This record gives sequence, C-alpha cells and structure tokens, in this order.
Amino acid sequence: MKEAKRHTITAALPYANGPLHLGHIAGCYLPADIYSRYLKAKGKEVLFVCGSDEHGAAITLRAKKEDTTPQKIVDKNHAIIEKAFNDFGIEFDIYHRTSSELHHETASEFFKDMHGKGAFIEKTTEQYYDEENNQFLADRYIVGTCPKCAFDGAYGDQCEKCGSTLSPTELIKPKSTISGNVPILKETTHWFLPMNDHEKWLKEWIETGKLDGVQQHDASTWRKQVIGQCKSWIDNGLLPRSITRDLDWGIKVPVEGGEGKVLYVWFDAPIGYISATKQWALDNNKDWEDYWKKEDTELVHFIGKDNIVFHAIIFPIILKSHGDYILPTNVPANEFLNLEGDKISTSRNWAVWLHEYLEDFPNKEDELRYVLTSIAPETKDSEFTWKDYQTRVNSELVAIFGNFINRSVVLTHKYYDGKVPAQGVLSDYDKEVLAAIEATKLNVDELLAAYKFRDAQTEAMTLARLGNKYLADTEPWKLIKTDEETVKTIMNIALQLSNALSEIFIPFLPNTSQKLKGMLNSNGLTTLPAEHQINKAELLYQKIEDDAIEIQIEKLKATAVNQSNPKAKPMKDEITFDEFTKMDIRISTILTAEKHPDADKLIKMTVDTGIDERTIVSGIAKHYKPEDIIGKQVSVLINLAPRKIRGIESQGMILMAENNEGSLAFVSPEKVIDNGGEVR
Ligand code: B3M
Ligand code: ZN
Repeated sequence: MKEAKRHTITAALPYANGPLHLGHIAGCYLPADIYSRYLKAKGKEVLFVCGSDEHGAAITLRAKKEDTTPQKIVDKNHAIIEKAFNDFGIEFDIYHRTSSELHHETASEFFKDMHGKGAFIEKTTEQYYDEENNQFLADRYIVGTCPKCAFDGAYGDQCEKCGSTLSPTELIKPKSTISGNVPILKETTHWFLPMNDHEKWLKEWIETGKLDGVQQHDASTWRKQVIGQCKSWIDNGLLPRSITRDLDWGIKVPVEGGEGKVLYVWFDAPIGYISATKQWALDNNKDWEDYWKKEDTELVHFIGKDNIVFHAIIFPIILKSHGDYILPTNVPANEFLNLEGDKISTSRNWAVWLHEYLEDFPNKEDELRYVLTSIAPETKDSEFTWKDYQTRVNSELVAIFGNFINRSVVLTHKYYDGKVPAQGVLSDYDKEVLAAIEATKLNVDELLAAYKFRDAQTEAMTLARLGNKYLADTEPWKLIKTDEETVKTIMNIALQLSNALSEIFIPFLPNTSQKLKGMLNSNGLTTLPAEHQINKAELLYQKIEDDAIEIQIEKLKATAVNQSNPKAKPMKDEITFDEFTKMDIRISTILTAEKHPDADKLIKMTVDTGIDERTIVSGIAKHYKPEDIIGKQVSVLINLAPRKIRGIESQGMILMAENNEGSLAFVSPEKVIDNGGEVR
C-alpha cells in the first residue's frame, strides 16, 4: 500500500430535517474534524467534505405535517446546520447540499453510467398505490396493524412499538396516510443493486483489506464493530436492494421508465460527497478526480454506527460497480452518545442542541470539544452528563492545563520580563520532562493516525498534567530566592512544554492552541530560543459555575417532551379560561346523514343539539359511511358562525379527533348524555 499523497475525508451528510445535537458532533463530526486538522497540521493535502442530505421520505412527511414544501424544510435546516458547524469550528473545506443542481447532475450521471454498464437489475413488484392521490406509497406512507405485536400504528417498513422490520404487504388493514383509504396493490418497476453479485470480493475486502489478492488497506486498523456489522450482513447473504422510489422529491430516475420515480436517498446521498468535491474543485481550480480516483488518495468516511452498512458495504459496491473509483481506506464509525441516562431523542426533545450550547456557553467551543473527545463513543456507547462536563472543564482544563500555562507565562514575566531564560545544567527530572515531550508527540501522532482520538487526547493531557506537577514539585517561586540558575532551567523547560502543548493540541482544541501560540508568540517555532519575548498571560479557561449547570439540567427536563406520541402536533398558543368559555360545545345526536351531492369528501347531516335541529357539513366522507353514523352522539361546537360549504350552509362543527396517520374518530361521551348537555 502506497503512502497517501492526499486525503479525502468525508463526514456523514446530516439530514436537513432538524438541527444538530451533541450526539451528531460526538458521533461523527468532531472526530472527523480532529483527523482533518491533524493531517493539515502535518502539511498533508487534505479535502474535508460534508453537506446537507436533503432528500428522502422523512423530509416529505415533515413537509406534509407542517403544511409546507420539502424545499422550504431543507432550506431552513441547511442554513441552521451550516451555521452551527461554522460557529462550533468544524472546518470543512466545503459544506454542500444534495438539493443543489450540481448534485442532481452528478448523481443522475452516476446512475446513468451504472445503468449503462448493466450494474442494476430491474424488478417489477406489486406496491401499495393510493388511487385518490394517484401515487405509489413509500413505506412511511402506509400504516396498519403490526403482524407481530398488533400495534395499529405500524409503518410499511417498521413497527415503532416492537421494532420489527416489516414490509408493507405484511401490515394488517393497511391504510394510506395521505388519503386514509385502503391502498391497492399495483405493479411498479424499480431498479435494484444486485448486492448478492458482489459478495465474494466484498467479503475478501472487508476481512483482509485486499481486492483480488492485492492489499488495498490494513484491515487490522478498522474498528471491530465495523468489521463485525459488515461480516454479519455478508454472512446473512446480501440481497438485491432497491435504489429507486416512487416519490416526487429527490433525483429523478434518468432512464426510460423512470417517470414518477427518484433515486433512493441512500443511493444519492453518498454521491453527495463526490458532488461536494466537484464543487470544491471548481471553486479552487483543482481536479476533483484526484480525490476519488487516484490510488495514492486515502479516502476515509466518518459516520455513526447506524450508517456502517451504507458506507462499508453499499457505497463501496456502488463505487466499484461504477468502476475507476477508489474504495475507502477506513470507515471509523463511532457508537452512540447518550444523554443524562437516556438515549438522545429529537422527537422527545431529549437533546442538547449544538446551536443552543453555543448561545448558552459563548466562546466555550474547546471545552465542549475536550469533553466530547474525552467521552467519545469510539468502541461503545457513552454518556454525556452536565455534571461530568463541569468536572472535566474545571478539574482538567482549568486546574491542570490552564493553571500550568498561567504559571509558566506569569512567572516568566515576573522573573525575566517575559524573555525565555536560557537552559542551564539539566537534572534527571528536567531530562525526564524533555523526554516526555518528545515521546508524547510521537504517541499522539500514532494514536491519531489510528483514529484513536480519545486516547490521543488523554495522552496529550497527560503531558499537561506532567507540566503542572513539574512546577508544583520544583516550586520555582521558592527556589528563586536561593538558586536562580536552576529556576532559569525550570522556566525554560516549562515554556518548551507549553509550546509543545500548543502544537499537540491543535487537532483537539484549536482555539486554545491559537491563544497559547499568541501568548508564547511562538508561531512556527518548535522550540523557544533564549531571550525569545513572550506576550502577556491570559486565562485559557474560566470555571463553569454550578448555577450554569443547574440551568441546563432544568432546561433539559423542562423541554423534554415525554410525549407518548412523538408525532403529535405541538401545542397551540396558550389561551385564557375566558377565551375557552366563549366556545359552546353541546352533546348532540346525528339524525340523518347523506353524501354531499357535489363533493365526495363531505357528508351533510341533520343534528339534534338539544336546543334545535340543524344542518352540519363535515369532511368525513372518506372515513365514514353515512348510514354508519346515524344515531351517534357527538360533540358539536354550536356557536361557530355558520358558513357555506360547497353551497350548503353548515351551522356549527362536529368535533373529530385525528391520529398520526390521519384517520378520524368522533369525540363522543362515554355514556349517553341528554342532547344539549354542555361540554366544559
Ligand atoms: N443523512 C443519515 C444520517 O444522517 C444520512 C447520512 C448520509 S451520509 C451519505 O444519519
Ligand atoms: Zn409491532
């Protein structure tokens, strides 16, 4: 395997359907940024790409739920995410987006090239189709009863109650979430990636790092959980995987028969790394192919564990099927970060949002970087707690790193007007410290090259700890009275150690490193020569006070929505009791019901409200047959101003409850109530 001439680093494209939280940062983006900064600090040629993942059914569902368009959803979130990355200091060379024209062209071309090479198989299968809306239903648009646990809100691909992976045709009493109707099965043709055809080479590549016997990468450097997940997928037998969907949001399938279909989001998204590279190359007058097709390029995908199969199996198959692309040298996937004893959940708002952290803790990016790397879930899930955050910042960054630097700089100004004193005769302790500096540089470099960021930072911090101990042991502030020569040597060594820390911490704590280099006036100096003038001391870190942590813990508890139904619409604005009493809701009985002559969604009813009989028109024809609702006791808002609905005056409104999937239920009393009975 050749020494890499250049490095292409990718970080998983975050879905543009919500903001970033600490789990995203610890799981993927911070390790990727550390690796990128590490290589750039060594003068390597590095391209670090990311961007927003803007397609997929989840975004179209959110758009429907929020009564807006997918483009508006992704535009809003793309901006929030990009700003948060910038403000936090994740330094991508480009942060792109998959709704861009360049990405559509790139992914479309990629598909066409593969299609032209016969890389796909076409299969016609029966899929659920919503006749009222003339559209095939993606998995998330079908709901029904789970065959495994009888939960009646299971989706076409998964039951969220028992976690079973389902296929739409397994659902009992399936319904379209768009119209509420029972969908029909209709034939549709899709393109499949015949992953089964790639099993042989893939198995060899994953297990040995070889392709056709030629070493591509060192498989022993891959994380065990990544190899393990891939092996179990391969050993269970790879199956053809559909890579197109009947959706209108996404990249149009660019071949005959592709009308009304788009590329599956997990086919187009990884190609987003390539389109981002193309854009970057255009902006920087570079050749994008160097970063994706040259054998002397190292390609590394940073992801969370839920993306392993897509990056270590499916995308390599796509790249290899296309031909002339390199495969990843490593896929250092992290496990998950949990929060205060629970899984991070965006739907339950159990998360620390990155943009909110940056607002609440201004200029404390490095503190968060330090803590998240200290607890990085590199081999198993780990836990973020606010107490632990405070303890690590106060007892490690402030009390050790910050304290050591402050003493070194302040004493140099106090005894030598800020000039680095010359080293004299070295004691064994001095030699030990100087040797530790060199050893730490080597160890940190080795650990970073092996994607062991947590251990690398611990190693770096151990050197800061040694510096702090060295000053505490030698007590130059006492020795100055009796042995000035020795103090000069001690302070010189303390400053050399400080300078080494400013270099070593570049990938982990870039802001600290920059501040420290400023204090030492040491840009570009690997050692500080005698008489070198350093600048004034400034505190690297401030203590985190208890109340700041209490506020965060209270905020987390207060905003965590322990909603049993994550899909329930958020509460409307608060109203006063007086405003509520203006509504006059009465128990009533439906006397007659018939379909509206001119509107197939409406039913016209006569209702006995206890104080009168009146006509009410409701949009419930898709959910009820007229004959089934006669005699039903319902709740009616009787003092709603009458309004003409498709030519018929409706005098009031029957209250209906709607569930996640759009099916309706009457709000009826649990026992017979006199008509006219007030609801209050
Ligand atoms: N957006 C999944 C995720 O955010 C997906 C990553 C795409 S990387 C090509 O977890
Ligand atoms: Zn179930």
